Amino acid sequence: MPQAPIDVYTWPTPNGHKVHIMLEECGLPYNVHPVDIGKGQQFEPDFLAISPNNKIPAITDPEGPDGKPISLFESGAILVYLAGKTGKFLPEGERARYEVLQWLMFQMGGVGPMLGQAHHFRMYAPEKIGYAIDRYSNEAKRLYGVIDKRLSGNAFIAGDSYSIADIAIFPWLRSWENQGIVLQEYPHLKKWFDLIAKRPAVERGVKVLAELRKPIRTDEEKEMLFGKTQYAKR
Ligand SMILES: N[C@@H](CCC(=O)N[C@@H](CS)C(=O)NCC(=O)O)C(=O)O
Repeated sequence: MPQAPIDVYTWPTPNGHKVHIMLEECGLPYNVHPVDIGKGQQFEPDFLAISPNNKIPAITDPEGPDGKPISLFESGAILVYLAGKTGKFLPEGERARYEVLQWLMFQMGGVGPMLGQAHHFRMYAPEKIGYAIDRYSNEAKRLYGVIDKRLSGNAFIAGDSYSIADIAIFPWLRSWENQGIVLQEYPHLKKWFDLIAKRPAVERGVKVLAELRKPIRTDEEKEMLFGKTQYAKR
């Protein structure tokens, strides 16, 4: 029986792109449901019911592991789930599997949050706070250095094979300029980046909802994402 489409609640940001790329790489059918985070759609009760942390991405798979529907939030958990469902991009062998998972956690706990803060303080903060800009720009450079070193001896982040660790990290590095990075200073990373960017599934994944992608500009958008709306008790 053909696989029922997976419902993806998402927006064209790095965390959304991870899931779009994975779905494309796995050849899974999916329906895209845009959640405009600048308009506050992440706070709507239907979305919060599946993503209680009010962040994209989230998915609902009508055919979960037990044949019943399953909903998931947190992009790392979604990547692990889709890898388990399809048997792709997360090796079965224990040693190789933990290698991938450690680099996935490195992305979730380090690359995403730190590059996100670098972007925020450089591009969006209402005042230019030198200390915060330096701290997160330096941390961004350090993380790019870690990845560059790793890729100096490995074709992919977790070793010889393309995995969900590559899929998780790649979308975050696409905004390198806004993170205060000069990509050419990380030659091994750049070679890997250019290779990943050319994968047909990656090209398709980053195009999902691309027409809706725009910089956060208006006061209303900033309020939704960084102001009182964000911190209201729900
Ligand atoms: N750790 C989460 C982070 C998700 C996240 O930060 N999503 C952002 C867009 S990239 C979001 O939905 N922001 C809306 C908000 O904070 O209200 C994941 O990896 O899924």
